Formats: sequence, structure tokens, C-alpha cells
Amino acid sequence: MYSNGIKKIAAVHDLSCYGRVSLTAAIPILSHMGFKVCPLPTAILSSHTQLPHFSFLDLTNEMKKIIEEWRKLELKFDSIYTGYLGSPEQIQIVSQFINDFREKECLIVIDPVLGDNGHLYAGYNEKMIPLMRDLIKSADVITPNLTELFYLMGRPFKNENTDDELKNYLHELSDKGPDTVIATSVPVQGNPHKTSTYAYSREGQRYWKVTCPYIPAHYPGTGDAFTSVITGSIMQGDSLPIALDRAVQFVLQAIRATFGYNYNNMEGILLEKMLHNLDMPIQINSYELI
Ligand code: PXL
Repeated sequence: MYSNGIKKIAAVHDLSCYGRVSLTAAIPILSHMGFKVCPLPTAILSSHTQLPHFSFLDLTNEMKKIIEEWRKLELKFDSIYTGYLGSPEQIQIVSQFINDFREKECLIVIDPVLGDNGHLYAGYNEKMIPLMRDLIKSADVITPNLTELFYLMGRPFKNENTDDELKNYLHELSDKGPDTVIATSVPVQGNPHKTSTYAYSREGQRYWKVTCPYIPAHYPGTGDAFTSVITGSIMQGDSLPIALDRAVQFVLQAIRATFGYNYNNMEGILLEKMLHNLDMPIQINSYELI
């Protein structure tokens, strides 16, 4: 009679033990937003792969065992949210996991982690690209950065793109399956001090853009924080443009809070200083319909 009301999210990401990426970003954010996160770890690394050296324990076989036990327990999830996958085989496992565990109201969010700044991440296998193109077909929401957007479309990376070009890209990817395509880290032409996020939802047939100041520092894991907030926000019933505003503002405020310190940016953003922002209503009106 009394449902506890807590929704469960299966979070398929690696556990990087240093530098705030993947599970160490997704768990605190989604827990703070009131969701129960069930991690399905893809790999354990000493740190993210942007440091000069790191250890890497591939959990592909363990993932199969965890999924099998979850199946026996008849677990049901309100969302499946995937990020960094450690091997081509893992993409196939995750695809099967989504097929088997997907229920009618289950939100499938796929962050197609492949690379950044026009390149694949270190250690990423080229074979992952066509498999990732296939995986996104099962998603409701995908959140590629500009680099990943081009990999998914199978076109050469281009840093400068007009609004109309970006709208076409989002539409093209949505036609492959996902209702909602959100492109992050898009430079604003002629203004190096700004960056934009673009989004399209096939259901509403509308395109949105949120532009915010660009801070000249790179922190690993901001994409994971962004997609975690998007996931939590949609799960709590926010509209797409409000989810965009919330995620952009969260990441921007977190970068600003971190940037002022003399700090090794490879440690990622200072998430702990920012989690309380998730409780607040949207403060700044920033989304536009384009
Ligand atoms: O934030 C993306 C990410 C996730 N997981 C690992 C990474 C990175 C980016 O560098 O290295 C292991």
C-alpha cells in the first residue's frame, strides 16, 4: 500500500578511483536528487584515463554475473543510465541488458562516451564506434559532446557549425532511435568566451539551446555530472529545457567553484561544494527555443 517512492537507476559506468568521473560523479548526484543508484561497474581504474598512467581492471565477465543475479532477483529499474564502457563486448552486454530489463516506463539514458576535442579517449578501441552507433538506437536520451556527435554520425569532426547544421545533426541522430538528443560542449562561433548545449526532442519537435560562459579550464567528469543531472531532472518530472538549464547551471557553478582554487584540474570538479544546488529552483532563465 505504501510505496516508498524511491526510484531505482541502474548506472552502468566505470569506477575510477581518483578524479571525479563516472560512478563517483553519478552516485552522489543521483543520490542527492533522491534516487537509489544500483551501480553496474564496467571496470575499475586507478584514475580516469586522462592521467599519464593508470591501472585498468576489465569487469566484462563480472558484469554478466551481476546481471544474471539481478535477473534472478527480478529487479526492476525506473531508469538505465550508461556511460563509459570498457570494451566492445561490454557494449553488446549492455544492449542485451537494456532489452531484457526495459519496462514500459523505464528511461534509457546513454551517454555515448568515446572521446573529446576531436579525438577518441586513450585506450578506446576504434571498434567501439560502430557498436556505440548501434547502442544509441535503444536510448530515449543521448548526450554526446561535439566530438561524439560526429563519431556517431560517421563524419569528420568540425569545430565550427551553424545553428541550422546543429539542428540537422540532432535530427539525424534522433531518426536513428533516441527521442531526445542533447549535444554538449558546442563552441559559439566568433565568441570564445561562450559555449552552448543544443537539444532536440522528437516528441515535442522543438529545438533548444542554452548558452553559458566558457571557463578556460578542462575538468574530467563534467560530462558525467551533466548527464547525471539530466537523468535525475527528467526522472523528477522536469521538462527538457528545464533539465538542460539545471544541468548546465550545475556544471557551470561547479566549474566556477573549483576554478578559483590553485588546484590540479585532473582531480575533477569539487562536487561536494555544489550538491546543495540541486535542491534549488532554477535561478537564471537561460534556455532559448531555436
Ligand atoms: O568522464 C568520462 C570518463 C569516464 N571514465 C573514464 C574516463 C573518462 C574520461 O577521461 O577516463 C575511465
